Amino acid sequence: MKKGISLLTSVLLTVSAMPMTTSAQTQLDLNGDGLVNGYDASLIMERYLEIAVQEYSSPVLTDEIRAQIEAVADLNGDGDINAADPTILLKEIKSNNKAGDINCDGILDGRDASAILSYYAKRAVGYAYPAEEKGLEYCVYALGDYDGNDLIDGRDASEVLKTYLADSTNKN
Ligand SMILES: [Ca+2]
Ligand SMILES: [Ca+2]
Ligand SMILES: [Ca+2]
Repeated sequence: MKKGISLLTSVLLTVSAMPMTTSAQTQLDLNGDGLVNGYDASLIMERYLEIAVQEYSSPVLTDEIRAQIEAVADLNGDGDINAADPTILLKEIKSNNKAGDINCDGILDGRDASAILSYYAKRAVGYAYPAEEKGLEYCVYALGDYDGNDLIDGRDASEVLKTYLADSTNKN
């Protein structure tokens, strides 16, 4: 899905984010896993695709999630769910979480490192993410550049792992 990423990138460059309250953030946990991260942003994008492409029915959306998206996910307040909304959420995710904390649980650990590595490996072979896995792509896209060199690669994964190992050694 190269198209998905280029759409994401181009919108990301043109949309400015609005400040978001904590309760709004909690409502944006659309899949109810207790975390607001790229998986939730990908659900908004899936809903937008459903609206834009009439014959598309996303395998990751339920009517309950669709209703919640309608209620809380028009983040730029233009009255529509469109590509700008997940983009704004991704920006918020990026500014509210530490680089490298891919799943946004506040902890840097092996899961974050392996998510970056998996993203990097998949991108290298032009992997097309199915709807179920797009959240991972969004999560890493937002927070995967741990060393801040504008690239997401194996070095970010190993630096995250190093930080995690150093932290856990210090605690023991
Ligand atoms: Ca969530
Ligand atoms: Ca984490
Ligand atoms: Ca990097």
